[in-house]
Amino acid sequence: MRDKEQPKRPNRPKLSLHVPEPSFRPGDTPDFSSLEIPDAGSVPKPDLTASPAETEPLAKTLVRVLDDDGKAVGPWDPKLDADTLRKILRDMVLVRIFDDRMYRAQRQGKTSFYMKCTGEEAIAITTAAALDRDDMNFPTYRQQGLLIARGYPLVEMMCQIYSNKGDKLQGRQLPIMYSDKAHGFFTISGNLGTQFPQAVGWAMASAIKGDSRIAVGWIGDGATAEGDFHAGMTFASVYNAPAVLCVVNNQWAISSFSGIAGAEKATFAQRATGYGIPGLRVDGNDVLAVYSAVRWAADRARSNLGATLIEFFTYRAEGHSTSDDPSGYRPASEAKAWPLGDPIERLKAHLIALGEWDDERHEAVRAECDAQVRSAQKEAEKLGILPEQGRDNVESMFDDVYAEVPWNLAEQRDQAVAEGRD
Ligand SMILES: Cc1ncc(C[n+]2csc(CCOP(=O)(O)OP(=O)(O)O)c2C)c(N)n1
Ligand SMILES: [Mg+2]
Repeated sequence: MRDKEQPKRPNRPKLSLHVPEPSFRPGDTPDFSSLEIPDAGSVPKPDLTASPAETEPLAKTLVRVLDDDGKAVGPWDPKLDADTLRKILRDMVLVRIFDDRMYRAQRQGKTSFYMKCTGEEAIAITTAAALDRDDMNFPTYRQQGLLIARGYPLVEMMCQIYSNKGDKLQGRQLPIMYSDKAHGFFTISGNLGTQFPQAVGWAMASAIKGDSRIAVGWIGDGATAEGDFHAGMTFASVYNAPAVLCVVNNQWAISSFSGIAGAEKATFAQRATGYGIPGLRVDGNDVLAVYSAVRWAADRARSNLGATLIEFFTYRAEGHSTSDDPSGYRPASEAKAWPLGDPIERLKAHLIALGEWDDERHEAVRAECDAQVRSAQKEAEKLGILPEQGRDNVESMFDDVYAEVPWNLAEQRDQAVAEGRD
């Protein structure tokens, strides 16, 4: 029918789609020389009361403070004291060592799953330093640095990873999906994107209660393609929610590169413009830039000036998780070629340039963190490792999920017990 009604249009081009492809695949030599990286200190810092439109240029560039010589330059320099910088450096070293040991624990069969944040340590740890202790985070699985920076016990994290007798969550959550209200760390959700509407909802509730605490939402580059990202942004904009909304653009979503989430067409920070929210794009491997940007956004939120979207530009230096093998989809040398460097090395160089650090002190901190992680691991393993956890108490699976167990689950529980399915 349609063919008969429609005139033939031989001159029109055949319609086609664009399917983004990453620049480099295994076997290629990665070359980031075409990446536009502004000089440190070259990006202006707007007034807190700047309109979202005035911040638009900041969504296309990169806020950077640390230059190639480890000097802090420009208007975004937060001028932190050396003790604060040393604490951030130590926390980053600790997270990296923690990640390495837990990764190894998974390979040794002590747990089923682990996720590292290697190369991205500066983002969560520095954000924790820039926020107030009682601000609330809605993190993804790559913000373990928030807990560590806020002094959460490593033993408790490990017990959760081992789902052992010390696991406060009683094995209800996948390993690494921590939860601790007292440390302002909302339960990690395996479902991507939930963090934005939840953070915005919490921030709105804080305002409705007349409280002064703000919320911080976290999402990955890949997860910005989820509807939840846009729902969160809409509510944040409409109600001026006191929230800081962070996109960690580590350029990969498992094996999908960021172009699949739209990065070829616009930066993730530029998404903010359409919502009338300021968007900042920040060098995520530069502790000073991260600190300053989070403080700027947090101060806006605290002053009832509304939410800010921050894109932290970084690179996922290792696999997505212990279940992933990135050599199948990207060159192994890509992390080394990444021009924004390693956040730990950059902060170390800065402290050395200030005359506040040296290689010996760095090595001493590394050894101290290593000992701290090993001793926590020993403690945690006394309470068991994952494969030792029996299934001898099958009915406990139904505890603490609902305030009152619904009839259908009660039926399943009774059936499982009766059948002795343990
Ligand atoms: C709604 C939903 N879709 C898909 C998945 C499967 N999944 C888990 S992690 C992941 C990649 C997420 O990438 P990104 O948002 O960039 O975060 P990153 O892992 O890089 O930190 C995917 C697709 C999921 N957990 N939830
Ligand atoms: Mg990602």
